[in-house]
Amino acid sequence: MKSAFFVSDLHLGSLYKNAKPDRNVAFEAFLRSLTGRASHLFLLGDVFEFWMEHRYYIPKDHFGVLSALLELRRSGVEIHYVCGNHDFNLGTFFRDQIGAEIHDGSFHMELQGKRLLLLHGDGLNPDDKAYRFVRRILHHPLSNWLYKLLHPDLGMKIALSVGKLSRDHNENIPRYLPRYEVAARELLRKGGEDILMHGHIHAGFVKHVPEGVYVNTGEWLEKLQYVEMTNGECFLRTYAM
Ligand SMILES: [Mn+2]
Repeated sequence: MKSAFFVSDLHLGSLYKNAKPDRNVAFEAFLRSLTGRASHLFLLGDVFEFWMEHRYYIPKDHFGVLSALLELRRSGVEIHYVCGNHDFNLGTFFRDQIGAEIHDGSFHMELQGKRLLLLHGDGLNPDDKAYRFVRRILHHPLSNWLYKLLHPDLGMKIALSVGKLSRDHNENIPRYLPRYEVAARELLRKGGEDILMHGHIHAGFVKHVPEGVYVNTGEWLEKLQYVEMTNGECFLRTYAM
């Protein structure tokens, strides 16, 4: 049986000081290694530090990764991409040019005899009211329209600088882990799925809880983590270059 692979929080393009410098190349190699052994690839958000599509342009820094995704799709692997809080504005490129299925929020999937609930995980922590406020502004069509008036190079520069500032906030996430687990288990209890998997918190774990299996895909900034699901079981793995 072929495996399903799950990865999130690569933050490609991030100016984060501790990010592995060759992680783009590693991700490309990882994607190419999936041909023939993967049935599905799930990108659970924050693949890019920032993604904004213009009518005629896409960011050239990600060309290698984008072409590897296209080849993978053309080889028959089903690709699902969930918007994160960094790549919240995915537009149509991944659907029309790559052939991925785009999900804005959580979605269900039946795989290897298991019912999965998949999401990025931002907004799972009910205490994060400031984040919800910022999210409402960023997701507003007017913000989108204003942003697109900027030259694409300038817009990207601003977005990456803002991302660098908010990196410290992400480093604080371990403090909130118990809140995420409570929310995740509540969702599992209500929905009755076997597995809930999300990204966002950069923690990386496969945890058996009374309600089912609670999985976090970790990160691809310093640790190059991903999850492989085979015969209905999830395993956290580290990519070795
Ligand atoms: Mn996130």
